[in-house]
Amino acid sequence: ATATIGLTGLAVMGRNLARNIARHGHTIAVHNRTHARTESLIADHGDEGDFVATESLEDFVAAIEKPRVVLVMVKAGDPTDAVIDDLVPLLEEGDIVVDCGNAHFADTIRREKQLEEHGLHFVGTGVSGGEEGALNGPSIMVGGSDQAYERLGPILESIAAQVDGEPCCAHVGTGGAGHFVKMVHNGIEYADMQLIAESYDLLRSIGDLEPAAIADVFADWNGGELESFLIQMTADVLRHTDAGGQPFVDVVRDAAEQKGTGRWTVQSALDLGVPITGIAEATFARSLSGHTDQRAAARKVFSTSPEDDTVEVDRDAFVDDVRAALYSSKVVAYAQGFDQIAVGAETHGWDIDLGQVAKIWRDGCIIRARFLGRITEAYADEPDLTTLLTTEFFAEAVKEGVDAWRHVVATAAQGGVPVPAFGSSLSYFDGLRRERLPAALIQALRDNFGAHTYQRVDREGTFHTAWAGDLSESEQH
Ligand code: NBP
Repeated sequence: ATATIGLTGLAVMGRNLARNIARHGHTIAVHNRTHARTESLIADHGDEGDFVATESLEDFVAAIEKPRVVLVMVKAGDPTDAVIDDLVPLLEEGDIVVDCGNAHFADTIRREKQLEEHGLHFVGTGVSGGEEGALNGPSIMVGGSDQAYERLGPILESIAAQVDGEPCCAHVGTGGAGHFVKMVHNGIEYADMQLIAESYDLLRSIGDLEPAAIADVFADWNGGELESFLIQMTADVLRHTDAGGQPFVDVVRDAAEQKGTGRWTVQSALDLGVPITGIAEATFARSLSGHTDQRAAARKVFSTSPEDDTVEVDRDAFVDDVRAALYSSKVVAYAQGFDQIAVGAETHGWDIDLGQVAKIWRDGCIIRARFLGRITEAYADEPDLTTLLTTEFFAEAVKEGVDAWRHVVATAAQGGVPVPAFGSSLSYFDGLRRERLPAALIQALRDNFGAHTYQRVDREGTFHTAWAGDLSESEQH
């Protein structure tokens, strides 16, 4: 055996990850179900490092030094189980199987138990950054045993993106922790993109700006606190025109697709009871965009002339207000995502360092942003933070921007521009800061129709009112 690590699954992601590993001086055994992919990797990039090309899974496993580290980078779901089933009989006690695909964390928990029975380590690893990140330095979220990380960590840390000499790779916890954190990362990515899309829509529909001018606005925003990969990319995309000279954004069909990680994030949040309204609205907004029949029917019945939807704004001031609204909504979306990780960690018994999570998202991944450094600082100051929203830096920014945020949401409503993520984030903020919530009325109604009981503000205990009888109140024991 000559390879320090092996990788099976050489489609876009696996191929680039293998090249990244080889370029960092690690000898890597490579394998793919269809051998042609392996041959093509060696033919095109074999000179970038030490690859050991193998055709059979037996030869692949035999080529890796013990305890073996086998990275699996195949399609998530059944293909991952199929590969694991083929690998297990070939491996030996202490070997480490690392699933780098986008697995659901519950599958990872199941697979870890399954492999434990064979004396094998199973490591669920979230890899973010797409193809480009896989090649040049992704953000890597590792979930698994300490023993496995000791062997695997140094290799992954060497190939990850680096910020100030620190790798964007960490051992975030055991079992499904890595894939859970990656799932919430993707959920936040949904919210980030939806907020950007709403900002664009407002600047275009109400600010009356053309895509190229909006590109300039985003480029300008990228010079401040909003600086991030997605904001810069938005400027680039909005500036792009197709071969016919039309703004590219105008020739793309307006139905957003999804692969499912946003949906998983929302499903998990519902199970955990964490209100991640920004991510949920972003996921539903994509669904709505795809309901073309309903959209056509509604347009027929409800469309108005453009003049009817016109609201007058001072354009420069409005652009600035949208920036403030975007920033505040973004703070809310991230605060919600970090809440979900905190509650998920508590529920599943993972010891996740939230500041470290923000740190490894600073580069390599799709949501990389300047802003994340502030989140790391906030958790460093106060590890058991109740909510990011109230930490000094973010609270100041939100307080300063709250009037603009309200103005933007109100203007959008008047102008008939949908802003589900802006609007729900503002409602979340108001929900948290309100002295009394109408939840009191909901409790009263629940007690009325279902005798679900309630608590009082003025004394301890659980009570029920005889709504169908004499309206007397009794304490429940
Ligand atoms: P795909 O998700 O398209 O998977 C293709 C790979 O899976 C090929 O190597 C294919 O082998 C292999 N495979 C399949 Br399909 N069924 C198999 C089976 N039963 N046994 C063995 N191998 C099987 O590749 P990808 O886009 O490179 O993504 C890989 C993983 O990384 C996925 O889990 C994805 O969700 C995750 N991911 C992707 C991105 C991205 O930007 N694309 C980003 C982050 C994470 P074959 O060549 O023989 O068909």
